[in-house]
This record gives sequence, C-alpha cells and structure tokens, in this order.
Amino acid sequence: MKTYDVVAKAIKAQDSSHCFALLGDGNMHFAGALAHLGMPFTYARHEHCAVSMAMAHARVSGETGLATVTCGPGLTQIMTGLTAAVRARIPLVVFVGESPVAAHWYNQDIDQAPFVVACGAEYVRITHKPRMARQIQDAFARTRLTGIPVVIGMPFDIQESAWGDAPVAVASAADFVPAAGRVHPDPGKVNELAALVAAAERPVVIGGRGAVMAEAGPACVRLADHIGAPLLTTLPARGLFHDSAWSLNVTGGFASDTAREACIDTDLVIAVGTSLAAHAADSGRLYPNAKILHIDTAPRVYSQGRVAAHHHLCADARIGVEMLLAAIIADYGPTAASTGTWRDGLAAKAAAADYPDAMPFQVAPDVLDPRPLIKTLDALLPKEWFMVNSSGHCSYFAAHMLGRSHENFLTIREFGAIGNGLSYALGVAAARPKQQIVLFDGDGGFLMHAQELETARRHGLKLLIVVLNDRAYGSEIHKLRVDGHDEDGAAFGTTDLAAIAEGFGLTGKSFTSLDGLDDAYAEFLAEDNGALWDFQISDQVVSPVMRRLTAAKK
Ligand SMILES: Cc1ncc(C[n+]2csc(CCOP(=O)(O)OP(=O)(O)O)c2C)c(N)n1
Ligand SMILES: [Mg+2]
Repeated sequence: MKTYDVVAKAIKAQDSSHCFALLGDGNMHFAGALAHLGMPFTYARHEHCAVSMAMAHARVSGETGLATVTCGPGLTQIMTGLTAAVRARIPLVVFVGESPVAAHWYNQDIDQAPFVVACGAEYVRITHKPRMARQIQDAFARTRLTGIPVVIGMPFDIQESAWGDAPVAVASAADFVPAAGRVHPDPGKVNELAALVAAAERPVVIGGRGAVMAEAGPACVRLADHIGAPLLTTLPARGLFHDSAWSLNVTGGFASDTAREACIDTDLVIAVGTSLAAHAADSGRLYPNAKILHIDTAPRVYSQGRVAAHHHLCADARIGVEMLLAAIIADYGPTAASTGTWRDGLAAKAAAADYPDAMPFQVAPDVLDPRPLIKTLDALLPKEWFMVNSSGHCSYFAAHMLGRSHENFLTIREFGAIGNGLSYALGVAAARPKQQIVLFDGDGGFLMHAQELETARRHGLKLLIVVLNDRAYGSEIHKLRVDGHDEDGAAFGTTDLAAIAEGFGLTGKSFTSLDGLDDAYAEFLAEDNGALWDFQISDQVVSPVMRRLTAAKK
C-alpha cells in the first residue's frame, strides 16, 4: 500500500460523495486510488471548472464539495473559483498535492500557501504521515463549520512513498462537528420586537439562504400572512416563497417594478437569514423609509460598507420567526397592517404586469427582446426542471422565471465572476442525476469556458444550455455607451454558438425569432443528447439595474 492509498481512504471517509478532478503529477495517483475506492468522478477540462463544479455540487447536495487538481499550475488556475467559494461560504476541500520535498529543483514548484491565503481560503500542508488522517478529518470539519474552503497540499513524493506497517485509522469529520441544536432567541427581545412588528404599517418579509438552510420558508409565510406583509427573497434564495400568492420574487438590484415599489414604501423589513449583502439592497437604494429587523444566528448592524440593519434578533431563522409570530399573536392579535390592503394591491399589480420591467425599447426585427423571450421559455420549460442562472447583464432577465422553487435554482455570484455557468450546471448534474437541468448564460460567460461542453458530452450529461446572446459583454457595453467610449473591446459580433455545440457532439439551435422553438423543445425531449439554444437578443434592452447604475454615472 502507498501513502496515497491512505490519503484516498481518509478522504473517502468524509461527507463528500463526488470528486471533480483534473490530473497531474501532484494528484493523479491519489485520484486513481480514490476512484478505485468507489468515489464517482467528473473529470473537467480546466481546473477552475473542476472547483466550480464542486462548489455547485456542495450547494445543491448540502455536502462538502471535493475537487482535486495538480500542484503549481493546477493550483494557480483555481484562484477565481476558490475566491468565489470563499465569498459564498461554501464548504469545500481541494486536494492539490505539492512539489516533491526531496527534489533539488522542480519546474512546477511555487510557494502554494500564499496563493490560497490570498483567496481567503486555508492551506493545510501534510508532510508527516502519522498526522495525516487527523489533518484531513480536521480540514473537512473546519470547512463545514466555517464555510471557509481548505486546500490540502502534500508533496507527491511523500504521497508515493510506501505506507509501511503503520495501522490505517481514518475517521469522519462528522465526529468533529457538534450536533448542538438550533439557536433559540432571548424571550425578552422577542417581546420587544413583537411590539415593533405589530406597529408596522407596511412590513415586508425577506428570506435569504439562512432561511433556506433553516427551513424557515413556511414560518416566514405564516408570519407574513398574519401581519399582511408581501414576501421577497434575496437572489440566492430565489423561489423560497414561489407558491405564495404574496410573493414578489426577488429583492435587490433585480427586483421587479412592483417589488421595488414595495421596498421603497415599506416601513419595516424583516430580513430572515441573510447576510444583508449590498446587492440585496441595490447598493443602498432600497428601503429609504424603513427600519430593518435582522433575524439571524449572526445578526449585523454593518454589512458591505453600509449600516444594513437597525433591530436584531439572534436566533435560528425558523425558531426566531416562529417565536416572534407567537408573541405577536399572544400580545397583539391583529397588527397595524394585517387588516390593510397594501400587500393585496402589490400582489395584484405583480400578477397583472406582463414583464418585471415595463420600460419600452426599440428592438430590431432580427433579434429578440429578452423579456418576452424569458416569458415564453418560462411557460415552455417545466417548473420542476433545475435552473442555473449564471452571470452577466442577461442574468437579470432569467431571474424572473416564476413559480420555480428554490430547491431547483442555483446562482453563485458573491465574487461577481463570469464564466462559471456551465461548470455550475455540471456540478448540479452530478448531484441531481435524475433531474433535467437548464442553464441560462450570456455569450461572454459561456465562451470563457466552453471547453466544458466536452465534459458534459463525455459524462453523458444531458443539459439544456440557453444562451442569451447579445454578441457582447453586455454589462460592459451599456456602461461604455453611457461613458461615451467606443465598444470595440466588448462588442464582438456573431459567433455561431450552435455550431460550437455541434462540434462537441451536442445539438445546437440558433434563434433570431421564436419560430421553431416548440419543435426544438420536442426534439430535446425525444433525443438522448444535450442541446444549446442560442438566442440572438437585442443589445438595446437595458435592465433596470443597469439603467440605475449608468444613470448614477451621468
Ligand atoms: C472573470 C471575470 N472577468 C470579467 C468580468 C467583467 N464582466 C462582467 S459581466 C461581463 C460580460 C458578460 O458577458 P455575457 O456573459 O455575454 O453576459 P451579458 O452581460 O452580455 O448579458 C464581463 C466581461 C467578470 N465579472 N468576471
Ligand atoms: Mg453577452
């Protein structure tokens, strides 16, 4: 037995059921040993994509993400993915190997730890074999507890050394993760806040990922129903209230006209299980008339450069909301807003609106307005399909596909990096093998890592890839236009994405109108093959979030 066999055993004992990999000297023997132990693998075509896939897998499965790439250039390729995982607080372990400790010179040698630490992640170096299993166990436990990814480096000559006669004792990180139960709030604080909520005339309830993780959705709906509040979510928690008649979909920069009206008019925001990110308040442009009550296990006053909350309840999201509601019912009965019609009016407006944004634009005849396009796709594609919403200007439009549960939705945008949509979709595909997955991406983000189409094809993963193709870096051209600069570095003209997909063995379709869409859909269902639908969209339709951003620059 070699030492890498024992590393593989120690990692196999953890709470990761899938490994995403790209091989090299630093990790290939370890990866082979792990595969032999029965770990399913997805072999990516770029290290960044392997890490991105592991991130998406972790988000959707609730497990710790697992990836392995080689040392040196393998590691330097993953800095964007690793930083994105840090920002999104995704438990993740990446095994990268290290250059041989016994070599006088090795061409791929770099000091790896500073790269990892610069991303905000942790570096664990394994050089002493008797400590190895414990270090691995502890690394998996720490990333689960903190949400800070851990990169494990281990010189590959040590990995390849004979293990010898020492006993192999591996243990699961679960033994190092306390099962300490849910945080209950201070009852006095609950009573104080019940008075605040009962007095609110136009309250809104917002759920974030903390509410998702605490399964606080139904409790939030009961609270909202009692106090007459519309429901909103942060973008990552989109769909948490999808089946409530009073859901106004997402808040923040992507809010619809009606959701925005609610956020401008509200006098009390009950923000449940959210990190109060700047985007969720449209960089401070939302809630000008409101106090913010933050219910969270780690409540904050200050977040991402601004005062983001004024009242606080330290509690698990579900327990906090349930106890607050119980106190309101016990002490106040109907509240100031519960008999009002504010939220009914908002819900009626949202239901009557054709599109989330009513601004008219001139759209040329050979391209599509993304708003009716998304509405058509929303009607066509089953609600139970899993939807990955990528990045870029176009992601605003795709965020308005309604009636879709948060359980079938993924977006990871905390680092603002484009180019990950396809990898995220592949990570979800590994976690949800029976579910149909549809990815919405921009042409620029898609082309940044189009090589992963080969991974999809090779692993037999039938994705539907919808590209909203404005032939440009839309986020850039809209800003450059307002600044009066030329668009040369951001407007590229047409690339035949359907032909690219065909080249990788997928089915490719190009659309300049909605003609043929129903046939393409029927064909997709009938075929055992992934497809890319390339929709030529107008570069004149500017999302409201971009209009506000550029108006602020004028
Ligand atoms: C890794 C990375 N590189 C560059 C950027 C800057 N950037 C933000 S959006 C964007 C354009 C994305 O284009 P596309 O995917 O076509 O979406 P669109 O904005 O056109 O809808 C770029 C280049 C970024 N956010 N991340
Ligand atoms: Mg584009």
